[in-house]
Amino acid sequence: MLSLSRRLISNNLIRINLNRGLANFNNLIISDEVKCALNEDKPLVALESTIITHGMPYPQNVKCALEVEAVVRNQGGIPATVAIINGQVRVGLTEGEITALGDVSTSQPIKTSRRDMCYVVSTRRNGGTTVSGTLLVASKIGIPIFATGGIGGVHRGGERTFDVSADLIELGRSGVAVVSSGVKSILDIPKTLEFLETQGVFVATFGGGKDFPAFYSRRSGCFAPYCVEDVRDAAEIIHRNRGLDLQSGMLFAVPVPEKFALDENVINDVIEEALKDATKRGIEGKEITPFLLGRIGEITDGKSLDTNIALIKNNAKTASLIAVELSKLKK
Ligand code: PSU
Ligand code: MN
Repeated sequence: MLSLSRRLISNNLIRINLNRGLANFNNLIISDEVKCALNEDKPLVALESTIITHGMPYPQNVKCALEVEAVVRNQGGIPATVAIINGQVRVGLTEGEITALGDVSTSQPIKTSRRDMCYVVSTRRNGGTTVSGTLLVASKIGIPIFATGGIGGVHRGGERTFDVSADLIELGRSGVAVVSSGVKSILDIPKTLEFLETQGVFVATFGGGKDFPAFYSRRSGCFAPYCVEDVRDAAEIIHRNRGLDLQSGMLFAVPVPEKFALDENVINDVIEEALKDATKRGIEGKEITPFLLGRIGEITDGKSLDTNIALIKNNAKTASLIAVELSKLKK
């Protein structure tokens, strides 16, 4: 009886949250499946779409996005891919919509973080939401977990250029847990960790010792403040973060599976080369991350893309297992 009334209360809370989100967020369309899952406390996993539109070449991007959704489902989760389609913010896409969005020469998508959202909506364009764009939508409608490959960070030379990804600020103000493979060493990892601390983001490595992972490789030489080894412990931390009403985010950094990890020294040389190319061509701002990802893919002859796909799938699996545990805690 008690658990039934608790469940009703928590369902009501989500409904209120959902209604408020809908009232305050014009142009937001949530798929029926995701709406049901929200109301029934099912294990939803938010997924971003810049990875599809600007993180990988077509058609591998579409294949990867669909496989990632399948991974979530295989673990008992429900995928909630976020994107903007014809100016409408969408949560939960069909296979056809993912395929159409990923064909970028036709869909002409805009890489959409918080600052871009009003423009993409007002011009009825298509948008791939970054970690920051996806976080803000997930947080508004109450999806507590989000899986991706790598988050943005403080760029090398950030103290001069002020190039600090909006992902870090958004993590500081959305009570959503992001599961990623740390940050790429195209960024300044120690400064990124400092910045996350300032923003009040809980950071832990997940299942791989204290060394914070560097995306393509399992170690960065920087230590995360915490280490979590078990999906149940991760779920408990997310649950408590909510219970404390902190409204700030969490980052669980999962190293890329050993089999797909690239040698640190090799990949760091590749990154140096790609960074030099970017400087030579005067690439900056929001173009820099997509440019570097593409260039690293070219230099490694596609190897970095295989690693990228493997780590995203592994993160989606981990996030789903945590989401399943979390939904048990909420009941
Ligand atoms: N890292 C990747 N692939 C990506 C991105 C990061 O391996 O596609 C994307 C994510 O969407 C992230 C964004 O939120 O790049 C960060 O961009 P910027 O550095 O411009 O903030
Ligand atoms: Mn930037």
